[in-house]
Amino acid sequence: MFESLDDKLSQAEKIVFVTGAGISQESGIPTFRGKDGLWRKYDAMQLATIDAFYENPKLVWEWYEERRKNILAAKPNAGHTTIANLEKYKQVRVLTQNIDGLHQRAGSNQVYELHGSIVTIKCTVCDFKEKIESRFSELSPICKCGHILRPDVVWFGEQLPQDVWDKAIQEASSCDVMFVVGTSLAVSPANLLPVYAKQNGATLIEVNPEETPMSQSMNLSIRSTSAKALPELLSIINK
Ligand code: BJW
Ligand code: ZN
Repeated sequence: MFESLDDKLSQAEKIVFVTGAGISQESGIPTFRGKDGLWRKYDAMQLATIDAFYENPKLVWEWYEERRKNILAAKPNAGHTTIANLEKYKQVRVLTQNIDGLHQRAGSNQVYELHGSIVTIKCTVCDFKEKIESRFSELSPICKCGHILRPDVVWFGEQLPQDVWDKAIQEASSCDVMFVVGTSLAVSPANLLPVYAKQNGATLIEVNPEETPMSQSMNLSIRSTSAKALPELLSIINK
């Protein structure tokens, strides 16, 4: 699968992975835009914007609570564990759009969560932020300051956390190889990360059963799933 880039992979010092919902699909977590995708079933504008949240916080909270339950019951798959194991051989950074924490649970140490995390909540007004330890007895939860708490995720029209985004650009611009795994690259600004890598001469490899808007710019496109394709990477690097 990766033979044509054997040398590039062996010689690479830093490998960056840009990941999306597709990498967790084989852990049983639905994607957004695929045939069983969440946005086929639900209206993004009623669940993933701040206006929708203020309009009907209980509905949005119920959706996130249901997803949190499923995500906590899921396990990292061979795609996640390969990326974590690669840290034994290379500098590895993970720039993920996923909020599921599966990269960290697989053992990856340098994960940047571009769209936040489903296990964290924050206040809509004050600086309060906390990990959720258990289920809420009542939805929607209220902060000590009296205002409503929300999931610590990035909705449409919201800025990505500035420190995370700055770091992501820095890592994308300084890697030798970038893997773009399981993302449709439909959402900005995360879809610019491969552009930063390309501009700085990195080798780009895509792992996705479907074409993406950047397929033509890739050095290699692997039309397979991540849990099937990624484990082969270790055998090449480990040779
Ligand atoms: C496999 C596989 C397997 C399957 N193995 N692969 C007009 C109005 C307002 C805003 C905008 C606008 N036009 C553009 C914008 C900007 C907007 C945007 O990009 N919108 C586009 C959709 C048009 N972006 C934003 O608003 C962002 N903020 C921003 O830009 O701030 C500046 C700004 C402010 C104000 C105005 C304008 C700009 C924020 C984006 C936040 C995205 N949030 C979500 C939900 C929150 C988190 C959550 O609940 O989970 O994040 S949306 C959803 O999409 C989620 C994902 O992280 C994100 C990306 O999706 P991803 O990961 O690529 O998944 P899919 O499903 O799309 O693709 C899966 C892929 O996997 C497919 O290709 C499959 O083939 C593949 N696959 N199985 C490997 N086994
Ligand atoms: Zn508060």
